[in-house]
Amino acid sequence: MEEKFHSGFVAIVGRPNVGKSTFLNNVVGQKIAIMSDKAQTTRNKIQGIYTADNAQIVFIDTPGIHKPHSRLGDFMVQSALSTLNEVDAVIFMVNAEQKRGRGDDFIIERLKKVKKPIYLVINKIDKIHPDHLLEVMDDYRDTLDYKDVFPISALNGNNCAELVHDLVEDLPEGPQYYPEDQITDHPERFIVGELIREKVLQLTREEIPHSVAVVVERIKREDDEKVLIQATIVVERASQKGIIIGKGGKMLKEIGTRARKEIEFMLGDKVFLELWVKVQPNWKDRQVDLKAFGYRQ
Ligand code: GDP
Ligand code: MG
Ligand code: K
Repeated sequence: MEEKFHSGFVAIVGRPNVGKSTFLNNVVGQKIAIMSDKAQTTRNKIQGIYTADNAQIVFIDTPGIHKPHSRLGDFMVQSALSTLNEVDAVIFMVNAEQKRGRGDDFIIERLKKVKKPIYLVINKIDKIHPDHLLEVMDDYRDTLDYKDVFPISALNGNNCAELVHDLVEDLPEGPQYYPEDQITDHPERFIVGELIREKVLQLTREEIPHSVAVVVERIKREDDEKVLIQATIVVERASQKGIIIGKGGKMLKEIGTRARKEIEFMLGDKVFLELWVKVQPNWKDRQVDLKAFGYRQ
Protein backbone atom coordinates (compact mmCIF):
# COMPACT_ATOMS: atom_id res chain seq x y z
CA MET A 1 0.00 0.00 0.00
CA GLU A 2 1.22 3.44 -0.82
CA GLU A 3 2.14 5.72 2.01
CA LYS A 4 0.10 8.87 2.30
CA PHE A 5 1.69 12.19 1.43
CA HIS A 6 1.44 15.01 3.94
CA SER A 7 2.00 18.63 3.10
CA GLY A 8 1.30 22.08 4.33
CA PHE A 9 2.47 25.50 5.34
CA VAL A 10 4.24 26.27 8.56
CA ALA A 11 4.91 29.83 9.68
CA ILE A 12 7.97 30.60 11.75
CA VAL A 13 7.74 33.56 14.06
CA GLY A 14 10.14 34.87 16.64
CA ARG A 15 12.23 37.86 17.54
CA PRO A 16 15.15 38.75 15.32
CA ASN A 17 18.23 36.58 15.84
CA VAL A 18 16.54 33.76 17.69
CA GLY A 19 17.74 31.46 14.91
CA LYS A 20 14.90 31.19 12.41
CA SER A 21 17.14 31.29 9.35
CA THR A 22 19.65 28.94 10.91
CA PHE A 23 16.87 26.47 11.60
CA LEU A 24 15.66 26.66 8.02
CA ASN A 25 19.14 26.17 6.68
CA ASN A 26 19.46 23.12 8.84
CA VAL A 27 16.12 21.64 7.84
CA VAL A 28 16.16 22.50 4.19
CA GLY A 29 19.89 21.92 3.81
CA GLN A 30 21.79 23.31 0.91
CA LYS A 31 18.66 24.05 -1.02
CA ILE A 32 17.96 27.21 0.85
CA ALA A 33 21.28 28.60 -0.27
CA ILE A 34 19.09 29.70 -3.14
CA MET A 35 16.56 32.26 -2.10
CA SER A 36 13.04 31.04 -2.32
CA ASP A 37 10.13 32.71 -3.98
CA LYS A 38 7.31 34.62 -2.44
CA ALA A 39 4.11 33.03 -1.27
CA GLN A 40 0.69 34.06 -2.51
CA THR A 41 1.07 37.65 -1.46
CA THR A 42 3.91 40.10 -1.40
CA ARG A 43 3.67 40.32 2.35
CA ASN A 44 4.74 36.78 2.98
CA LYS A 45 7.70 34.96 1.70
CA ILE A 46 8.57 31.35 1.44
CA GLN A 47 11.65 30.83 3.50
CA GLY A 48 12.37 27.27 2.63
CA ILE A 49 10.83 24.07 1.42
CA TYR A 50 11.46 20.75 3.06
CA THR A 51 10.69 17.77 0.90
CA ALA A 52 10.88 14.13 1.90
CA ASP A 53 9.46 10.94 0.40
CA ASN A 54 6.27 11.25 2.36
CA ALA A 55 5.93 14.96 3.01
CA GLN A 56 6.55 18.53 2.08
CA ILE A 57 6.64 21.47 4.45
CA VAL A 58 6.61 24.97 3.07
CA PHE A 59 8.03 27.26 5.72
CA ILE A 60 6.88 30.81 5.47
CA ASP A 61 7.86 34.01 7.12
CA THR A 62 5.31 36.50 8.33
CA PRO A 63 7.27 39.73 8.72
CA GLY A 64 4.48 41.76 10.30
CA ILE A 65 4.28 39.71 13.41
CA HIS A 66 7.86 40.05 14.49
CA LYS A 67 8.66 43.40 12.99
CA PRO A 68 6.35 45.80 14.78
CA HIS A 69 8.41 48.73 13.52
CA SER A 70 7.57 47.92 9.96
CA ARG A 71 6.70 50.81 7.71
CA LEU A 72 3.34 49.29 7.04
CA GLY A 73 2.50 49.18 10.70
CA ASP A 74 -0.87 47.94 11.75
CA PHE A 75 -1.79 46.74 8.32
CA MET A 76 1.13 44.37 8.33
CA VAL A 77 0.21 43.07 11.76
CA GLN A 78 -3.32 42.43 10.59
CA SER A 79 -2.09 40.69 7.47
CA ALA A 80 0.33 38.62 9.45
CA LEU A 81 -2.50 37.56 11.68
CA SER A 82 -4.67 36.42 8.83
CA THR A 83 -1.72 34.56 7.36
CA LEU A 84 -1.16 32.80 10.64
CA ASN A 85 -4.72 31.63 10.60
CA GLU A 86 -4.26 30.18 7.13
CA VAL A 87 -1.17 28.07 7.75
CA ASP A 88 -1.31 24.55 9.11
CA ALA A 89 0.97 25.17 12.07
CA VAL A 90 3.05 27.88 13.66
CA ILE A 91 6.52 27.63 15.12
CA PHE A 92 7.16 30.22 17.80
CA MET A 93 10.90 30.31 18.23
CA VAL A 94 12.60 31.76 21.26
CA ASN A 95 16.19 32.03 22.41
CA ALA A 96 17.04 29.85 25.41
CA GLU A 97 19.70 32.33 26.42
CA GLN A 98 17.34 35.24 26.77
CA LYS A 99 14.64 35.91 29.30
CA ARG A 100 11.19 36.33 27.85
CA GLY A 101 11.04 39.94 26.78
CA ARG A 102 8.77 42.53 25.30
CA GLY A 103 9.44 41.28 21.79
CA ASP A 104 8.29 37.81 22.78
CA ASP A 105 5.23 39.14 24.58
CA PHE A 106 4.31 41.18 21.54
CA ILE A 107 4.25 38.00 19.50
CA ILE A 108 2.46 36.00 22.21
CA GLU A 109 -0.34 38.57 22.37
CA ARG A 110 -0.90 38.16 18.66
CA LEU A 111 -0.61 34.41 18.70
CA LYS A 112 -3.48 34.32 21.20
CA LYS A 113 -5.77 35.09 18.29
CA VAL A 114 -4.38 32.27 16.19
CA LYS A 115 -6.36 29.08 16.11
CA LYS A 116 -3.69 26.83 14.67
CA PRO A 117 -1.36 24.45 16.50
CA ILE A 118 1.57 26.42 17.90
CA TYR A 119 4.89 24.77 18.63
CA LEU A 120 7.15 26.45 21.13
CA VAL A 121 10.70 25.96 19.92
CA ILE A 122 13.42 26.88 22.36
CA ASN A 123 16.56 27.35 20.33
CA LYS A 124 20.25 27.61 21.19
CA ILE A 125 20.16 24.98 23.90
CA ASP A 126 23.82 24.33 23.11
CA LYS A 127 24.51 27.62 24.85
CA ILE A 128 22.81 26.92 28.17
CA HIS A 129 23.18 24.55 31.09
CA PRO A 130 20.52 21.81 30.94
CA ASP A 131 19.14 22.93 34.33
CA HIS A 132 18.37 26.29 32.89
CA LEU A 133 16.10 24.78 30.26
CA LEU A 134 13.39 24.09 32.85
CA GLU A 135 13.39 27.74 33.83
CA VAL A 136 12.94 28.77 30.23
CA MET A 137 10.08 26.32 29.82
CA ASP A 138 8.47 27.66 32.98
CA ASP A 139 8.86 31.16 31.68
CA TYR A 140 6.67 30.31 28.69
CA ARG A 141 4.48 27.51 29.97
CA ASP A 142 1.32 29.49 30.60
CA THR A 143 1.70 32.04 27.85
CA LEU A 144 -0.12 30.00 25.20
CA ASP A 145 -1.70 26.62 24.75
CA TYR A 146 1.24 25.03 22.96
CA LYS A 147 0.76 21.90 20.97
CA ASP A 148 4.28 20.84 21.91
CA VAL A 149 7.57 22.21 23.20
CA PHE A 150 10.86 21.47 21.45
CA PRO A 151 14.24 22.46 22.82
CA ILE A 152 16.60 22.50 19.85
CA SER A 153 19.93 23.68 18.62
CA ALA A 154 19.48 24.95 15.10
CA LEU A 155 23.21 25.37 14.89
CA ASN A 156 24.21 21.76 15.48
CA GLY A 157 20.87 20.26 14.47
CA ASN A 158 20.03 18.85 17.87
CA ASN A 159 16.37 17.75 17.98
CA CYS A 160 15.56 19.45 14.65
CA ALA A 161 14.72 16.21 12.84
CA GLU A 162 12.37 15.27 15.68
CA LEU A 163 10.59 18.58 15.37
CA VAL A 164 10.20 18.15 11.62
CA HIS A 165 8.95 14.62 12.15
CA ASP A 166 6.22 15.84 14.49
CA LEU A 167 5.26 18.66 12.17
CA VAL A 168 4.86 16.21 9.33
CA GLU A 169 2.66 13.95 11.46
CA ASP A 170 0.37 16.87 12.16
CA LEU A 171 0.10 18.09 8.60
CA PRO A 172 -2.94 17.09 6.60
CA GLU A 173 -2.76 14.80 3.62
CA GLY A 174 -1.98 16.93 0.63
CA PRO A 175 -0.15 17.39 -2.64
CA GLN A 176 3.50 18.11 -3.23
CA TYR A 177 3.25 21.82 -3.95
CA TYR A 178 6.77 22.23 -5.29
CA PRO A 179 9.11 19.94 -7.20
CA GLU A 180 11.40 18.21 -4.76
CA ASP A 181 14.60 19.61 -6.21
CA GLN A 182 13.38 23.06 -7.04
CA ILE A 183 12.87 26.09 -4.94
CA THR A 184 11.19 28.36 -7.38
CA ASP A 185 13.26 31.45 -7.09
CA HIS A 186 12.12 33.03 -10.32
CA PRO A 187 9.56 35.49 -9.02
CA GLU A 188 11.97 36.84 -6.46
CA ARG A 189 14.76 36.94 -9.00
CA PHE A 190 12.53 38.78 -11.38
CA ILE A 191 11.52 41.38 -8.81
CA VAL A 192 15.12 41.92 -7.76
CA GLY A 193 16.06 42.46 -11.40
CA GLU A 194 13.20 44.85 -11.92
CA LEU A 195 14.12 46.89 -8.86
CA ILE A 196 17.64 47.32 -10.19
CA ARG A 197 16.36 48.20 -13.64
CA GLU A 198 13.98 50.72 -12.14
CA LYS A 199 16.88 52.53 -10.48
CA VAL A 200 18.75 52.63 -13.77
CA LEU A 201 15.70 54.15 -15.41
CA GLN A 202 15.29 56.72 -12.67
CA LEU A 203 18.89 57.81 -12.77
CA THR A 204 19.64 57.85 -16.49
CA ARG A 205 18.21 59.60 -19.50
CA GLU A 206 17.87 59.46 -23.23
CA GLU A 207 18.63 56.21 -24.94
CA ILE A 208 19.78 54.29 -21.88
CA PRO A 209 16.42 53.13 -20.55
CA HIS A 210 15.55 51.33 -23.75
CA SER A 211 18.89 49.60 -23.94
CA VAL A 212 19.04 48.11 -20.48
CA ALA A 213 18.35 44.63 -19.23
CA VAL A 214 19.25 43.25 -15.85
CA VAL A 215 20.31 39.68 -15.26
CA VAL A 216 20.30 38.47 -11.69
CA GLU A 217 23.03 35.87 -11.71
CA ARG A 218 22.92 34.78 -8.15
CA ILE A 219 20.90 35.14 -4.98
CA LYS A 220 22.69 33.40 -2.20
CA ARG A 221 21.87 33.35 1.45
CA GLU A 222 25.00 33.87 3.51
CA ASP A 223 25.04 32.76 7.12
CA ASP A 224 22.97 34.82 9.54
CA GLU A 225 20.68 37.37 7.98
CA LYS A 226 22.68 38.37 4.97
CA VAL A 227 21.87 37.76 1.33
CA LEU A 228 24.42 38.12 -1.45
CA ILE A 229 23.02 39.22 -4.78
CA GLN A 230 25.06 39.42 -7.96
CA ALA A 231 23.56 41.04 -11.01
CA THR A 232 24.66 42.32 -14.38
CA ILE A 233 23.29 45.39 -16.08
CA VAL A 234 23.38 44.70 -19.79
CA VAL A 235 23.59 47.55 -22.30
CA GLU A 236 24.01 47.71 -26.04
CA ARG A 237 26.99 50.01 -26.47
CA ALA A 238 30.25 50.79 -24.76
CA SER A 239 29.25 54.45 -24.42
CA GLN A 240 26.20 53.37 -22.44
CA LYS A 241 28.34 51.28 -20.20
CA GLY A 242 30.37 54.40 -19.45
CA ILE A 243 27.26 56.35 -18.50
CA ILE A 244 25.97 53.65 -16.20
CA ILE A 245 29.28 53.31 -14.43
CA GLY A 246 29.67 57.08 -14.23
CA LYS A 247 32.63 59.17 -13.13
CA GLY A 248 34.72 57.12 -10.77
CA GLY A 249 31.91 54.57 -10.57
CA LYS A 250 29.59 57.09 -8.96
CA MET A 251 26.49 56.30 -10.98
CA LEU A 252 26.77 52.56 -10.52
CA LYS A 253 27.22 53.08 -6.81
CA GLU A 254 24.08 55.18 -6.62
CA ILE A 255 22.07 52.62 -8.59
CA GLY A 256 23.33 49.91 -6.26
CA THR A 257 22.59 51.80 -3.07
CA ARG A 258 19.05 52.66 -4.07
CA ALA A 259 18.26 49.19 -5.35
CA ARG A 260 19.79 47.54 -2.32
CA LYS A 261 17.59 49.48 0.09
CA GLU A 262 14.43 48.39 -1.66
CA ILE A 263 15.54 44.80 -1.99
CA GLU A 264 16.36 44.76 1.70
CA PHE A 265 12.90 45.97 2.51
CA MET A 266 11.33 43.37 0.28
CA LEU A 267 13.36 40.47 1.63
CA GLY A 268 13.51 41.66 5.21
CA ASP A 269 17.20 40.87 5.28
CA LYS A 270 20.51 42.63 4.87
CA VAL A 271 21.60 42.57 1.26
CA PHE A 272 25.06 42.69 -0.19
CA LEU A 273 24.59 43.75 -3.80
CA GLU A 274 27.29 43.33 -6.43
CA LEU A 275 26.61 44.94 -9.79
CA TRP A 276 28.43 44.54 -13.07
CA VAL A 277 27.89 46.23 -16.40
CA LYS A 278 28.25 44.34 -19.64
CA VAL A 279 27.99 45.36 -23.26
CA GLN A 280 25.97 43.01 -25.41
CA PRO A 281 25.32 44.58 -28.82
CA ASN A 282 21.77 44.20 -30.06
CA TRP A 283 20.71 41.97 -27.23
CA LYS A 284 17.12 42.98 -27.90
CA ASP A 285 17.18 41.33 -31.31
CA ARG A 286 18.71 38.11 -30.25
CA GLN A 287 16.33 35.40 -29.32
CA VAL A 288 18.80 33.61 -27.10
CA ASP A 289 19.58 36.77 -25.14
CA LEU A 290 15.94 37.62 -24.69
CA LYS A 291 15.47 34.31 -23.00
CA ALA A 292 18.49 34.72 -20.78
CA PHE A 293 17.28 38.15 -19.71
CA GLY A 294 13.90 36.90 -18.67
CA TYR A 295 11.85 38.28 -21.53
CA ARG A 296 10.57 34.98 -22.70
CA GLN A 297 7.99 34.82 -25.43
P1 GDP B 1 16.96 34.93 12.79
O1 GDP B 1 17.10 36.40 12.80
O2 GDP B 1 15.90 34.48 13.73
O3 GDP B 1 16.78 34.37 11.43
O4 GDP B 1 18.32 34.34 13.40
P2 GDP B 1 19.57 33.72 12.64
O5 GDP B 1 19.28 32.36 12.14
O6 GDP B 1 20.09 34.70 11.66
O7 GDP B 1 20.60 33.52 13.87
C1 GDP B 1 21.10 34.63 14.59
C2 GDP B 1 22.42 34.24 15.24
O8 GDP B 1 22.23 33.19 16.17
C3 GDP B 1 23.46 33.72 14.26
O9 GDP B 1 24.71 34.21 14.63
C4 GDP B 1 23.39 32.22 14.41
O10 GDP B 1 24.61 31.58 14.12
C5 GDP B 1 23.09 32.09 15.88
N1 GDP B 1 22.37 30.84 16.17
C6 GDP B 1 21.25 30.39 15.58
N2 GDP B 1 20.87 29.21 16.09
C7 GDP B 1 21.78 28.89 17.04
C8 GDP B 1 21.95 27.77 17.92
O11 GDP B 1 21.19 26.80 17.97
N3 GDP B 1 23.02 27.82 18.76
C9 GDP B 1 23.90 28.86 18.76
N4 GDP B 1 24.92 28.80 19.61
N5 GDP B 1 23.78 29.91 17.93
C10 GDP B 1 22.74 29.93 17.07
MG1 MG C 1 16.56 35.45 9.59
K1 K D 1 19.26 37.34 11.84
